[in-house]
Amino acid sequence: MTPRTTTNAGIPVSSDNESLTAGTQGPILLHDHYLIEKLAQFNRERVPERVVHAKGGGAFGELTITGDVSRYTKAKFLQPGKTTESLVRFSTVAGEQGSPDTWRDPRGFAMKFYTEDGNYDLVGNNTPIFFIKDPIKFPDFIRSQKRLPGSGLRDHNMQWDFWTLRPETAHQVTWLLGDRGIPKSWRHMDGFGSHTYQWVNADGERFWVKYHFKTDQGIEFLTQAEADKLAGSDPDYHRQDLYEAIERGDFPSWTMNVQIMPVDEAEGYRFNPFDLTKVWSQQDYPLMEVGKWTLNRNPENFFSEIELASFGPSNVVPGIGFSPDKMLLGRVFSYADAHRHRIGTNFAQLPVNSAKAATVNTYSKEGAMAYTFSDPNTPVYAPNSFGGPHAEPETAGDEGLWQFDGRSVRAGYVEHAEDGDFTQAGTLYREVLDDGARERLVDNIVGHVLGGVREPVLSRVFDYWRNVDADLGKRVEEGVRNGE
Ligand code: HDE
Repeated sequence: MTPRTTTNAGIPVSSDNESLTAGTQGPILLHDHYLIEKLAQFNRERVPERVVHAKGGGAFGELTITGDVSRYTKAKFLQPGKTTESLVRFSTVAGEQGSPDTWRDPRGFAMKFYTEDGNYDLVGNNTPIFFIKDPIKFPDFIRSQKRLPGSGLRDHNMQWDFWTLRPETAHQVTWLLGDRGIPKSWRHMDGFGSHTYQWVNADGERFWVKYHFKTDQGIEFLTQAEADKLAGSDPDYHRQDLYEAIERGDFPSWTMNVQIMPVDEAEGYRFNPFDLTKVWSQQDYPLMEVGKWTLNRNPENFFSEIELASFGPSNVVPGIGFSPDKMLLGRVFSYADAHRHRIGTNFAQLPVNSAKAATVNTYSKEGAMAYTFSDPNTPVYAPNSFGGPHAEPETAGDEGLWQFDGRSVRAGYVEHAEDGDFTQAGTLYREVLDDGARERLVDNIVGHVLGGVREPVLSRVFDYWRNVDADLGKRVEEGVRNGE
């Protein structure tokens, strides 16, 4: 016996097949409010897709702390033995909602931890770095990866025009056009916080930190040819892979590690540790194991739990703070702004975004679709004399503290001893990739450039890769010239 169909107001309805008319061939009657509700609701089923990271998928899981980092952070959910419920959303960056999962792109790796001190969001990617180092360039960068204003088509010449005019992109572009640019599945890729964050321990001591989530499934990738085929035959390949793995009880897991840098080592470090286009050498700052992160529950409803999920770098909990990384500070504004626009002012009240393990004592109130509200006796202002929530000024440093010269300037970062736009890209090519990976990198670059790059951009492409590594530059130019 199936349940009775109702209107949105719970009123039983008589038909989902016939509209209400005057006689069998007469006009539809205005008071067929159920027909109107169905058509009006249908017109309003979409919320704006994410302007980047539109295509994705996700799951729930938990983080269990197996190590001991209490020396470095007082964050309650990171204390030894703690287990915390978690949500993740994986995604591509440039493609729209209907685009193929297997396009070459960094992958979003957005994690939410429902901690007893509120939701902690670590919104990373599957690469430890990014293309740019100042948020003011982000709209420009993304638009160069998306579509031409006239034709509405994507354009490799536009992509390389931006990349070769902003050489700081070289490290991430080397990652992107290498094997990591198309993971075999979301289960077979690492996740990174990418930025440098600040950890604060119970004694108020501060450390710089970088997060690494190493896949326990092993790194595996798709070749360009395999990915192109799947883009046509199975555009939701990654989304389906994760969903079916969890359905069959094959729960993917990652080992959470961090790199820790004492705050007073930042200034003298050979790379600027806040420059998002740079990694910290793991020889200099080895990985320290923190815990095990496992995905073990699929969403019940994709739209309500994944499409409406909101992740924000501003969601940091006591013991974790920001850093001088300008990209991080730009993101701290942008994500909640995006959620207010895309989902609505009360986006944090949706079940998937709510602080499940903490009590919310906010002075925010009302606004569209307000669902939760405070005790009627709680004052709606602070300070007050009637037992309303109070803030604690002595915790001000919890969101990160650092020294800086206070004059306002528009300038790039101070370069450290071994900084430079191409240094780490060259190290990646020469010391991290093996011969096979170098071969595939050259083939991928050549194939991408032959996809429409022309002068004056083309000459800059050859210079760009020669600056990364002379051998690489030579192989790219030969490959393109032979392929023309
Ligand atoms: Fe994002 N980014 N981003 N981004 N980003 C968004 O927020 C932004 C950057 C990342 O599955 C948006 O809700 C700025 C780096 C992920 O819901 C938006 C800058 C990294 C996701 C936004 C960056 C990321 C987003 C679009 C330059 C890796 C998907 C919709 C300062 C460390 C999260 C939204 C999800 C989504 C802004 C650069 C990762 C527009 C301004 C670097 C994984 O707010």
